[in-house]
Amino acid sequence: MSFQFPESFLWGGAIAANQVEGAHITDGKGLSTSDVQPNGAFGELVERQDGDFNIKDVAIDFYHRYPEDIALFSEMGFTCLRLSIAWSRIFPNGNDAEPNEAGLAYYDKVFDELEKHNITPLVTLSHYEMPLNLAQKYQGWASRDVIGFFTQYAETVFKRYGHRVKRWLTFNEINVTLHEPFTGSGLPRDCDEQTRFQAIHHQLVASAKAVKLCHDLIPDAKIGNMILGAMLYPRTCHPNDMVKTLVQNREWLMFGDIQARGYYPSYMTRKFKEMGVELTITEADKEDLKETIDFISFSYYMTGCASADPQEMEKADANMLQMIANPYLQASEWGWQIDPVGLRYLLNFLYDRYQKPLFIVENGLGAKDVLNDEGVVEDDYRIAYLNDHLYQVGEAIQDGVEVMGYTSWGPIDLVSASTAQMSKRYGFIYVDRNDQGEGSLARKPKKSFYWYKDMIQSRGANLAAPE
Ligand code: BGP
Repeated sequence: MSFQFPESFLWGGAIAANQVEGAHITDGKGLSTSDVQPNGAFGELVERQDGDFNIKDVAIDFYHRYPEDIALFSEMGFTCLRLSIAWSRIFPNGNDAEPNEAGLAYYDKVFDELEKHNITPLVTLSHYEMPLNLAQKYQGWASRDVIGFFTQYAETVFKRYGHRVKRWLTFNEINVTLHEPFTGSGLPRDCDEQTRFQAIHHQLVASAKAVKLCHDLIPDAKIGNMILGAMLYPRTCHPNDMVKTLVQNREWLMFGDIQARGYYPSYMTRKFKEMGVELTITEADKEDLKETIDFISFSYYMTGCASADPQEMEKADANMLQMIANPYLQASEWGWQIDPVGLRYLLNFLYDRYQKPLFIVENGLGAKDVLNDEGVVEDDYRIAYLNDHLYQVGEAIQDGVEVMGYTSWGPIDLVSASTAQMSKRYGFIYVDRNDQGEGSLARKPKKSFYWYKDMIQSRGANLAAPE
């Protein structure tokens, strides 16, 4: 297209500590909730036995290989890397009086490396994990005490890295507790709605407190939220489907509404009443929530449909989000429906709703890559996916939406969050490791590596229009 993305647009990729670092108990790190899920995949706490295989214990060994990986990101022209800090590296038990210096020093080195390559870090405070001790001793976010432990952690890292890290996110996909309570909040899967929403409330207060701390301690920084952008369309244009879709979309919109506006939206009053949920919200909580985020960030992988017809609802996909399939869309090998135009729609929708800058901090295609005879992955399917999504981001910018940047998910192959597979690959860089943990861990650029590099260099000028 003739359009070019603005010079200031941040380009890069997004990773999470628990899916790349490995070194799960190295240098004083404590166990996190992510270390005790079944082989690291979504699910409930499983007691670890000596000798148990957990693919995340090594993951892709980013803990030791970050210089090589960051150099490859730099070769692609990244101006931004979204990464997370493992809370349990800094406070191994979550409630320790003092932080773990070795953990703090590790991220100093990672930020040094990024600085060397002029890559702006965008740091998530908590990406799908918390110190295990907090889940076991305090029932995770069900306890109000955890707000204090989290703010102590946030303050520690803001003070340590604030001079060089100017872009922050609070909780990854903060709405995930609706679907995966252990991953999101350290709660058992069968927790009741009262507990779940009280935990969510504590997390929202903690998020707002972190925003306040960031504003006070690093005045020139920007801090955003992060939501799983699970947008639903009405299955038909029947008015009942429209209303059902409105109600269902508000389940995830609630989080951004609170974080961007500073108070609970009025539609939640009815929802809580219907669920029989009575939250404890103190006057101090209400004050805390008033500190709002500077920008909205979200992940975008798929859209789905909602329907008021119970028979249609029965067809809802068994995946975590319970969406009805859209007959106009194709799905990935994992059943995630691919919808580039929906990204343009969502960007416009969120900008209309909040009038705040937006950042797409996750998007990408998980696929089973195959090495050709020369040992290279020719991932034209991934190139097509990214081309089509980025084209629509360009359209949204031309629609007038303020978009700060785009970090594709898993620029280097990493462990899947939902399935703990290595074979669900997202990367521009292939990592030699299989689901059983075999392989040399060697890195190798895929065809998409060179495509993304050209795309960044030309600021999207070579993106192909949809057919
Ligand atoms: C998001 C998570 C990421 C990431 C991604 C892809 O929900 O924030 O951590 O993993 O989804 O999901 P998966 O790894 O299950 O393919």
